[in-house]
Amino acid sequence: MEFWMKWIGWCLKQCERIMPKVQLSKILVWIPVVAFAALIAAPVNATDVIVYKSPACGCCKKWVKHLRDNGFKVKTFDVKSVVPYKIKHGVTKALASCHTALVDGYTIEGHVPAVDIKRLLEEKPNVKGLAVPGMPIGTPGMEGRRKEAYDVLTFDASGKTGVFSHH
Ligand SMILES: [Cu+2]
Repeated sequence: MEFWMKWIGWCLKQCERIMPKVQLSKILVWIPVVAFAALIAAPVNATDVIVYKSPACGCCKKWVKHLRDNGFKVKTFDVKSVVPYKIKHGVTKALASCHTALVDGYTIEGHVPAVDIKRLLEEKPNVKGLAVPGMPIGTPGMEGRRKEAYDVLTFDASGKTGVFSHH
């Protein structure tokens, strides 16, 4: 908050330098109007997916494409280390994969297929999220010559897991 007050103060000073006071008061009236309009114009959808990944991760990019191809709006953040995001969002070492994503209050760890995320958002089970631990070949974004069988797991805050689906 303090930062924003300083920032607004600095902006006003810059404005005063180039504009007479009368115009400045007009601008002050418009600031909340524009800010409010921006809020309505860009609502954050509950089903928007936020992805934390390493900029070097190729399969992460492919998984993001898979989500977009299946109708998800995705916002990606390239981070130096994804580990703090895993810890913060309840992903244990046993569940860990390459990228960590958030959607509608759930954590999505690894190459979880879009169809499972859609089912999660429909059924809204009382879990922390879904995970495909490791990086099985044949998962969305990890397509290869062969396809390994894999489970999509649910996990709760204590790390307890269950099988959500089998592919
Ligand atoms: Cu991966």
